[in-house]
Amino acid sequence: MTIATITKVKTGLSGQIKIPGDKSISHRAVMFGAIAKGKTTVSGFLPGEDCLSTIRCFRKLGVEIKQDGENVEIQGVGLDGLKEPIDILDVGNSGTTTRLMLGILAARPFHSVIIGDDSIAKRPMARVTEPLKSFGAQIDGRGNGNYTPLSIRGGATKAITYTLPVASAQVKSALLLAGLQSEGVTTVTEPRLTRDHTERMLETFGVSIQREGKSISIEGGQTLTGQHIEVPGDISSAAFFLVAGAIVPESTCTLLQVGLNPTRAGIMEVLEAMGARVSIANQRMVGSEPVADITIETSQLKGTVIEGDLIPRLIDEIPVIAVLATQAEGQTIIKDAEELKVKETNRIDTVVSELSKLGATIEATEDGMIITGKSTLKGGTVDSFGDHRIGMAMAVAGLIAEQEVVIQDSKAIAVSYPTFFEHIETLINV
Ligand code: SPQ
Repeated sequence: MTIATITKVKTGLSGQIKIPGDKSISHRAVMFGAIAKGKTTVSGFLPGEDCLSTIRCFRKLGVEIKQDGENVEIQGVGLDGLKEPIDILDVGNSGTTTRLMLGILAARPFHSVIIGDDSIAKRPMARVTEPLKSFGAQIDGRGNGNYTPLSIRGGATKAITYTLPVASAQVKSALLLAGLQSEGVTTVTEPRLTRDHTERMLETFGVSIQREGKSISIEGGQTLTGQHIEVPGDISSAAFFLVAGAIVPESTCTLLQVGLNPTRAGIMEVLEAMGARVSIANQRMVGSEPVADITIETSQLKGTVIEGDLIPRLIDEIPVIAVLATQAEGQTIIKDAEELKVKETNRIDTVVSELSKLGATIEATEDGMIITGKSTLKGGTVDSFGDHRIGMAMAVAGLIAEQEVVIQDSKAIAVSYPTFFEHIETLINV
């Protein structure tokens, strides 16, 4: 097992780092490039384990993909050009690969099998496989198609109209990708707005989409054409340094080219509500996504309430927001976040158990957690439980803890942020 040890920072964090490519957008760039006609080039790609799993899966579907660090070249074969894989498709730890690929495979006239790691085997897939069956796809798997391994035999699918029971960009995206290949117009309605990278990128690839409030419609039979995609920095990765900069005394850090898509940027509103000293410069567009450089300084923080429509806009940032809340005066209450229970780990349980070990005052609730600050974190041994975001949240806690923080299974961090520890070093040593 890989172990990382983090010690308290004595002189503050300073300097600037370029945040690595957005994981959600990197996955989509590879997938949409693969199903487009002609060549797609991607720059700023995130070479994290999850996105590499997506590349491996699409190679097995007959697509030629060259990847060299942050640059990827995909020889798109069009939807009809995907081939029946002779081997199983291994998604590793990636829920995004699993669910979006299911949407593509549901309408392909061949058989395929998806497996993943132990964490993927516990994540619910019926939320995607059930509506995909309504399109006409045959899908089976453990627990009546709820868990991997999943076996898919796609075919002539027909459009559906569907209201999502949970706010999930992965489910929405899977259904739009199946709709793209189905006869008629598919309409999906989400209970709360979730990240819209799929919609933005499909449009970039030449697909016409209608959005009306929380509903999105797509007509089947449209063709994607190869593009150049520049991937912005991942705000979910930047979040670790936004929090570190706010809580480590005497810090000023600038994070370059961070994606600020409004459906992802909920953490900026939380930082503001908690009184953080944060500023934004160089706002611009990278492809169809807004980006900016963000500067964060050590801040006096106060507790806040995080709930409702804000939750899907910061769902992956909650583990590190909990660390932030330990350094805020008063209570921070996180509600409406049941979805945390079905991520790489049950993130309500893992955040509460691991931060408690470090001395935080934190309790789990049915749909979130309550953190009472300001508390002094002591050191200790914590576990990522194979969840990259838990591992990184604990590392940020380690930057202010009195004694060292030992993180077990730190290797998981490479799923979304392979250069995480290098970036900590950069900001400590400037
Ligand atoms: O890909 P995976 O494993 O599901 O990754 C996570 C993460 O923390 O990186 C969730 F565990 O992000 C999801 C996110 O929570 C990525 C994602 C996307 O790219 O569409 C959407 C969200 O999941 P969901 O289930 O709410 O759609």
